[in-house]
Amino acid sequence: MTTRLKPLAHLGMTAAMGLGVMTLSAGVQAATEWDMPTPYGDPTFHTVNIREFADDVREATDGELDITVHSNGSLIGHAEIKNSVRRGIVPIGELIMSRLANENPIFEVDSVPYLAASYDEAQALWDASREVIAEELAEQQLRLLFAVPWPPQGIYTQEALEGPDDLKNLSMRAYNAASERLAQLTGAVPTQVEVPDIPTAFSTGRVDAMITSPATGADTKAWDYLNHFNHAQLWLPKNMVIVSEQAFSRLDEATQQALLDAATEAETRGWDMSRQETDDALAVLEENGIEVTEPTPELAELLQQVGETMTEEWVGRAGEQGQTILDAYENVRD
Ligand code: PCA
Repeated sequence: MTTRLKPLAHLGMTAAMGLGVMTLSAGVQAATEWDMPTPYGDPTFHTVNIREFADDVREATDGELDITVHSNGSLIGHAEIKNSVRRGIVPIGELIMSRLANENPIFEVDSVPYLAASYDEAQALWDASREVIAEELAEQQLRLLFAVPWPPQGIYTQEALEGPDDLKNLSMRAYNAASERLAQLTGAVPTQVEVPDIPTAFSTGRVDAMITSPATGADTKAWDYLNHFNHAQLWLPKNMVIVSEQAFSRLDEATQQALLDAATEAETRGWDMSRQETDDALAVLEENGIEVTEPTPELAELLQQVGETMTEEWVGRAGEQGQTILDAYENVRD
């Protein structure tokens, strides 16, 4: 975090000259500059959304809070973003919520297969889980600003997926514990690969299939390595933007409010962008020769079974907090 001196716009030249050095230094304001890392690249709608968020904040605060987005893991790698915000290395950052599953299973409630597999269900699950998740982050002096889902997750392969055995022994790119577990339970061999490393992972033969969204498939030009996308709509994982409570508390009240207002807007806009992105990215995949299909009944059965197993496993791990979320989710859905 750095600060930069910005002359007050209303302080005219003559006034400034007449007032002399002392008053001139009192008549400058420190604008706050924040660096904001994200693991995802520039074409990703999430990155477009957070850049718009930064623009909104800049505009609403008349440049007093100036957020610079660093995309593609260029400033800080995905694995380090949360702790970097926590330790005050950067004041704000974006990451996928389910990456924190090893800290607490409630962070991966959005990655349980078929628990919430449409936008409406994902919204209901978010309404049901937001408070518990925000509280958990608050214990680490982290403030949750907003969260936006990726389009529904599916499976990219070189050969068409027909039956339950077709995933066996494939080297499957995964990005969180749930995608890893799903790969295992379908007989594939999971390997964690961050989005910026996807093209290399395929070109070097490290992986030959992947679990992700139409969006990430389109952003990483999946057609260079893969031929099929199975639009299985397993879950809609969310990215979240977190700010360190300490950095937040250093802002004046009006700036804090401007940040919170821009966050509310970014969340609404992001959900709309995500829905639109699902359709747009599926069309881009098809235009580039990827065959988009839905699971065959045999594959659907396997994925449903895997979903049941993973739901049981999650409920077992997530304990009371998990049950609170599930109860609230049932209520919102009714
Ligand atoms: N894209 C990110 C997370 C989920 C998604 O759709 C990824 O593949 O890592």
